[in-house]
Amino acid sequence: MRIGMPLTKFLYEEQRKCPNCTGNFTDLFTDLARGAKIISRDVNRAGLINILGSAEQTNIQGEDVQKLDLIANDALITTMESGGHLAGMASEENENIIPIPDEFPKGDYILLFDPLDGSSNIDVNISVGTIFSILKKKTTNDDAELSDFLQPGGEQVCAGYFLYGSSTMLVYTTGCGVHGFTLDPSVGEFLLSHENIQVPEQGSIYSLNESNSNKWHDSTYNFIKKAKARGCKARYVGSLVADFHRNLLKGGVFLYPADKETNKGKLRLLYEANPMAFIIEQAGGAASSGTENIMDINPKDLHQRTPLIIGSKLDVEEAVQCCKAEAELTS
Ligand code: P6P
Repeated sequence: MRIGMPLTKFLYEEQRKCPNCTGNFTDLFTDLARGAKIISRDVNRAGLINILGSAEQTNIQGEDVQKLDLIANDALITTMESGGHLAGMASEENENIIPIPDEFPKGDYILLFDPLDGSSNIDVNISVGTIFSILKKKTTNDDAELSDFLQPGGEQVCAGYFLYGSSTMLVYTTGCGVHGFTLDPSVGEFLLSHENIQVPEQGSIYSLNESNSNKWHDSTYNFIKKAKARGCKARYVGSLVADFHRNLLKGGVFLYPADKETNKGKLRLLYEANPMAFIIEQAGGAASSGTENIMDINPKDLHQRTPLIIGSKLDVEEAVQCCKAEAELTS
């Protein structure tokens, strides 16, 4: 039983299983966990140090930026840029890729992240999170190029999220299962609390924003009708990380589908859908846009959006079947 094992020890044990591991990933991941601890500290005391509310800025997504979005973004960039293992970064908050300053050594990894997902909930003390995706650089120069970021989700070497909730958790995968760690603030360590997480094959929870129902395609209506007929409950926090994490542990399906207004969906492919898709598939679940597996999508743009249906395998398959049935009717 490895429950309670510190993250650093867990990483070293995983590293020893990999014959040609250099230790670079372990070092990179340790830096990332430190960045999340800084964000957790600031999120947990936001109301006391006047960092709640809007930063009076709009980001590339056209969204109102919260003060904590910028604090979280700066914390990750500052923590990660000097570690020596990255060739570049990309963030939901930055329009272009973030180069590693020449004063720091560079490495072969690429990091993409949403620094504080769900931050509009922060002022009312609802869980928010950091989502991250790690790739290997494919180009040969020291500095990453845009093409290094535009890789399909199947190329990820690691994906995960930090959830700043009733406790701060880390959930991640490197393709060898999904593991959860809980931060013990008294010692400042992430300790193993959920080893080899497996999502129930079918759940009894559906998560989507029902205020959009006037824009839903028939396929969404039909799926929700089936879910209700099966006695499913609706649970929707409005923070992807919180909704995903609940469904991962209890079973269920999250949907932000294509609708009559846009077939692009709302969530971002590279640093929201792809990392969550890697995790859910490693946990035995599924992730689809409604027409294709999320991790098969070939990205065209750093901030491109995708429809997202993700969670328990049978739930996702049923929702995708509804999409296919509608496509056949309308083709
Ligand atoms: P809506 C938060 O802004 C976010 O990006 C995700 O965390 C969340 O799942 C979704 O948007 C909520 O969107 O339109 O329901 O408020």
